[in-house]
Amino acid sequence: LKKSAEDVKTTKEVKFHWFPRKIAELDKCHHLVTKFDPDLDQDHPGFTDPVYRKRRKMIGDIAFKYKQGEPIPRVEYMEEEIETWCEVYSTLRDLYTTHACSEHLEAFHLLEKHCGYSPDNIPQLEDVSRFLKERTGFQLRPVAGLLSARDFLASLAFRVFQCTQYIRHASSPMHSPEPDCVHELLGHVPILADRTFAQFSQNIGLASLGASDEDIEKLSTLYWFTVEFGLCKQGGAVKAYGAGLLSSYGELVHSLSDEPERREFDPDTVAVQPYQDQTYQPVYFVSENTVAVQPYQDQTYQPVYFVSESFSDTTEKLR
Ligand code: HBI
Ligand code: FE
Repeated sequence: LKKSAEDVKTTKEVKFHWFPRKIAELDKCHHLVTKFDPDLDQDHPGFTDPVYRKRRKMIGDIAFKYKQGEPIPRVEYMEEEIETWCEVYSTLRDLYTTHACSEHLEAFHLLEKHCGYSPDNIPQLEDVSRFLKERTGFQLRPVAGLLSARDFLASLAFRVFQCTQYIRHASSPMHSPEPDCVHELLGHVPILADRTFAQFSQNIGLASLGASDEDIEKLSTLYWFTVEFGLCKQGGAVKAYGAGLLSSYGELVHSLSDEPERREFDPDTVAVQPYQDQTYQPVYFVSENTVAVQPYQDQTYQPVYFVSESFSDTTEKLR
């Protein structure tokens, strides 16, 4: 991301932002944002449901007690929770065939085969974390809700994805104002099993370490229009790779319909594009799929190589 003149001018006064130097220090990256909290937000569908709020507290406690490196405790989900999962899962799964990018489809198939992904089972974070670790080195750690952007991005630098374990309220299966396990497991996890995407995610995280508040804001915006709401071209068609799209039936259909504006992806433009989190996006950015869809083979020497400017090229392009 381009540095503004402002950043340069104030270098001396910029205060030092602590950041984790090793993976164990992610235990300190736990600052929650109270926006959308069912205990505080009157518009949350669980606000008037004490049973739901108690359940959330119970599952949240797992995250509060968790220390890096421990196995993630399993949750025995209740019948009502599994019904919510089943409804979203079945609806979205049918849409993926036509709307999801190939990387998502491929990983989703593997997750159904090896990780307990099915309409009547909510997969356990520990199982999914092991699967991802083997595929791309990404691992999950439980988190109790929406994290500060700084803490969330810092964990990506260590290939750690902070993952909620509770599920949305049963009264609104197709929508959640905050991240929940449907969003994480159906939206984020499949694409994190792709190597190129895993590297991209880590690069955003690396760029965020110790960054100024302004740059965190830019990286969050970039994250929003790619990891959450990104579209890409594949085989002449536009497909979704963003987790916010792949975990929302309504917005997935909307994003590929005639309604929204679709613009070509450019990191410098995207990083300062205003966005809102209350309803569907009016604009999406479409990436050209190049390296990510390049066929490769592992039987002999590669017929094609991609040349980066330097080792840290991708990260540099984000600064
Ligand atoms: N916290 N738990 C959680 N999950 C997210 O996906 C998430 C977050 N905090 C911030 C965030 N995503 C992004 O919107 C960016 O601000 C990084
Ligand atoms: Fe998300």
